[in-house]
Amino acid sequence: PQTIYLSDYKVPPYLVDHVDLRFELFENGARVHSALVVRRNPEAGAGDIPLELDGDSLVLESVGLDGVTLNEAAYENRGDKLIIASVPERFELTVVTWLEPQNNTRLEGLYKSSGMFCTQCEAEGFRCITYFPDRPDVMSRFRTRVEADKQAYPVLLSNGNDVDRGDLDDGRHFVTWEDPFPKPCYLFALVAGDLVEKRDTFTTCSGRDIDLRMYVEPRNSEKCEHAMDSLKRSMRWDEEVYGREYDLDIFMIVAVDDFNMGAMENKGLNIFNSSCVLASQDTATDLAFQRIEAIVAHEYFHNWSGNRVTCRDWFQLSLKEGFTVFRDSQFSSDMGSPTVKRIEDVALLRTAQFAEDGGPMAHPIRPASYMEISNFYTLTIYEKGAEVVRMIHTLLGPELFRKGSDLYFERHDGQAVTTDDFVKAMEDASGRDLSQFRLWYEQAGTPVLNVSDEFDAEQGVYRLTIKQAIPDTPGQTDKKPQHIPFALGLLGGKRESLPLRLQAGEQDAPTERVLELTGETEVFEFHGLDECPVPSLLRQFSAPVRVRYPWTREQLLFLMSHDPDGFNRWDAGERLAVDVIQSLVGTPKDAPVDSRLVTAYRHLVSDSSLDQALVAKMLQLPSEAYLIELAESADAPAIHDARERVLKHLAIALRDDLIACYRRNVEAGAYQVTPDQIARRSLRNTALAWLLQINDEEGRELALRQFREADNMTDRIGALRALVNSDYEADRAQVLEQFYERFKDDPQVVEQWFSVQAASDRAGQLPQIHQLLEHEAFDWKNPNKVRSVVGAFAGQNLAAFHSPDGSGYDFLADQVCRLDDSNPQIAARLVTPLTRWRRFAPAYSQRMKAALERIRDKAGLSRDVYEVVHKSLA
Ligand code: B3K
Ligand code: ZN
Repeated sequence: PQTIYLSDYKVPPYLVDHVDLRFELFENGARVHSALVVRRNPEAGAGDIPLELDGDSLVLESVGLDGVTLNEAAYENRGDKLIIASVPERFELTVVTWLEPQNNTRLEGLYKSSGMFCTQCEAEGFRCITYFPDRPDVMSRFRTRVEADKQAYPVLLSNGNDVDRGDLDDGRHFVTWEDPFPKPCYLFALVAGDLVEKRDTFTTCSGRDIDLRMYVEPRNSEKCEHAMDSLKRSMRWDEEVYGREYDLDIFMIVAVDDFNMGAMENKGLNIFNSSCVLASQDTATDLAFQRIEAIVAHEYFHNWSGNRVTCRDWFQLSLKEGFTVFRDSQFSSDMGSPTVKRIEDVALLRTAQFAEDGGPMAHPIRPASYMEISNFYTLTIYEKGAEVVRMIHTLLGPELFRKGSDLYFERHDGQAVTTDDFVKAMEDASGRDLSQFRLWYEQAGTPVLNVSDEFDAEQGVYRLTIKQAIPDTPGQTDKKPQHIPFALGLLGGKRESLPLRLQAGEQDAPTERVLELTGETEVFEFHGLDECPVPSLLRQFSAPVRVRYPWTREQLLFLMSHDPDGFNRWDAGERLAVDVIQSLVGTPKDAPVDSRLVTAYRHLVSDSSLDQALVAKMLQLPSEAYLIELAESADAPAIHDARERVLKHLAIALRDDLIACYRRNVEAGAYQVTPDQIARRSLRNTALAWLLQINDEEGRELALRQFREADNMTDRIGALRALVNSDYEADRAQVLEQFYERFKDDPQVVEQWFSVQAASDRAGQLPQIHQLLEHEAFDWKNPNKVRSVVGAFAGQNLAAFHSPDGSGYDFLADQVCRLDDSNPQIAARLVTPLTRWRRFAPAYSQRMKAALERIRDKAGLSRDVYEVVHKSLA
C-alpha cells in the first residue's frame, strides 16, 4: 500500500458545483445515475490536467460528457480511478454505476442493515457509490432522487429538504431531496426502509420551527425519547454557549444495527449505531443514557464544527473531531457533574490515548502521513485533539475563546480549512501568540513533566521546578518543548488554600493559578509562606501530560480528603491506589496491604456527607488497563492478581460498611437519569460487586434480589455482573440464562449480555468465548457483536487475554484474519491490544509479536490491517 503525505497536498484541479443523483434500489443491487456540474479550479494553475475520479468496487455502466456518451477509448477505467485525459473548462459529466449493497460487508458506501438501505461515506465511502473526486475540499450542492419498492421501503431519505415525491410503475415510488448547503461528499447520506417516524419540533433562537424526526425499526419505537430530548438540549446549548443556530428546516436521526462506528454527522440526516441512540429504562444502563446524550450532541454539534466549516484534507481530521469532542464534553459537563465528566475524560485519555501515544501507531493530532485514513479515527485525533482545544480555552479564558470560535465560524463558513486556520482565528481574536502552542499539532507523544520542589524556611519561599521532556515516537526524535498550561494550588497544614505570591509582598494573590510552561525547565517561586505546602498539581488535568512528583502516601491521603479541586481529590486517590497495587505486584499472596488505604476507603464508603458522585468515582480502583499502561514491562496476570488482592482486602475490611452503603443507596422513587441517582446506583452496584468478590452470603442475597426486582437495566446488569464475576457458579448460570430468555429479542441488550461474559475473568475463559461465538445471537457481520465478544475479551478480560501460553493472542489473531476479508476497518481496530507488545514482559511480548507476524503473513491482507501490523512490527 501507498503512503499519503500531508506535504503532497495540492488543491483539487476540478470543482463540482452541483451533483444530481438518482438511486434505483433493488433487491439484487442498485443503479446510481450521477450528473456532475464540473469546472476547472482557477487556483489549480494552467495547462492540461486530466480529470481523475475515485471509485471503489463499482461496475461502470456508462460515462457521458455534455450529453454525449463516451466510448471506452475516451476514458480510462482503472477500477479505483476513472480518468478522462482531456476535458473542457466547464462540463457536465454523467456516470452510471451498478453496485451490490446486499453483499457489502465492509459497511462503507451503500449497504444493507436488517433489510434497510443505508450509507456510511466518511472518510472515503462515497467512491463506493459513484465515481467522484472523493476529497473533503470539493464541496457541492446535492440533489438526490431515491427510487424503491413502495411497500418494502416506504421511507426514503437523503440530505436536506424533501422537494418532490410520487409513485412509479411496478409498485415503486420516489422521493427527491435537495440540500441547499454545499458539502463534501463524505457528508452524503441515504436511507431507505420500513421505519417508523417519531416527530418533535424545536424553535430556534431566531424563532424558526425545526422539524425533528427520528426513524427506527418498529420494534424500537419506544426507545427514542431520550435521544430526542438530548437533541433538543444540544440545539439549545449550542445557541447559548456558541451562538450557533441550526440551519435547515428538518433534522433527522436514523438508527441502524450494523455500523462500524458510533454515529455519523451527515448533513441533516445523522445515522446512528442503534446502540448509541436507542434507550429505555428497561434496556439501557445509566452509562448508555449518558453516552447517547453525548453522541447525539456530538453529531449535532458537527453541523457547525465539521459541516458548515469542514476539513481541507484528512490530515486535518482533528479540526472537526478534536473541537467537536471538546464541545460535547463541555455540554455533558453542563448537563451533569463537571467533576465526574472530567474524571471520565481523563481516565480514558490516560488509559487508552497515552497507550496509543506510547505505542507504534503514535501520531500527532495532525498526522504527517497515513496509509489508510480509517486507521486515524483515533483517541489521539479525538481525545487528545479535544484536550488541545481545551488548553486553548484555558489559555484564552472563556470570553476570548468564544470570540475566537465566532471568528473561526464567520471567517470560514462554507470552506474546507486546516487546523492552522483554527489556531489563527483564536490568535486573531485574542491577540495571543500561539506559535509555540502549534507544536501540539505537530509533535506526537505524551509530554512528561518532572516536578521537584524545595522550601526555604528562612525566606518563606517555596520553589517549584518543572522539567518537560517529550518521548521519541516513530519517525520523531529530539522534540521541542511545548507550551503547557499548568494549573496549581498550594495547601497549608490546616487544609487551607494558600495565596500564590509570585513576588514577595504581592497583594491579593489568588489561591489558584495557571502557570505557562514554555521552556525545557521552568522554576517558579512562591513567596510569603510560613510552612512547606502540599502542592496540588495540574488541577483539572489542565494539560494532557504525565506528571511525576515524589508524592508520599501521606501527601496523597491529605489531598484525597482536602484538595478543594474535586478532580485532584480523585487523582490523589487514584495515585495512592496505583502505588499500593504496584507495590504488591509479584509479592506473596499474604503480603500486607497498607492500612491507610483501608482507612481512606472506609471514609469514602461511610461518610454520606461527601459528594456522592465523586465518591462513586473514587471507589473505582484503577483499571487493569491503566495499571498495565503505567508498567514498564507489564505482567498482566500478576497485575490482575495484585489488584484483586487489594480489592478483596478492602472488601473484607469494609464488609459492614459496604452493606450499610448498599442499603443507604437503595432507591425509593421513580427511575431518573440524574447525577444524584446515577451516583447512588453506582455506589450500590460497586458495593455488590465487592461483596461478591469475598463470597459474602448477604451480598449474594442482595444481588439475587436486585436482579429479580430491578426496574432498570443499570441495576439488573449490575447484579448480573456481580454474580457472573463471583464464585457462585450455579447462580451465574441461572441469571445468565434468565437474562437471555427475557431479552433475546433485543440486540442492544444481548450485546451487553455478551460483553459481561467476555469481560469476566470467571465466565470469559477461552473455551467459553468460543461458545459465545457459536451462540445463536452471535453474528460476524454485526460489528457490535464482534466488539461485545472479541473486543471485550481482548480489551477488558486482560488476565485471560494475556494467558501465559499465548492462547489469547492466537485467538485474537485468528479472529482478525477471519474479519479482514469481510470488514477490514473492524479487523484493524481489533488488532490494537497486540500493537502494545513491546510494553509487556518478554515472555508475553514474544508471543504477542508472533501473533502479529501470523496476521502479517495472511494472504491478501487489507490495507487497514497491513498498516497497523507493519507499523507495529517495525
Ligand atoms: N465522523 C464520524 C466518524 C466516521 C468514521 C468513519 N471511518 C463520527 C464522528 O466522529 O462524529
Ligand atoms: Zn465526530
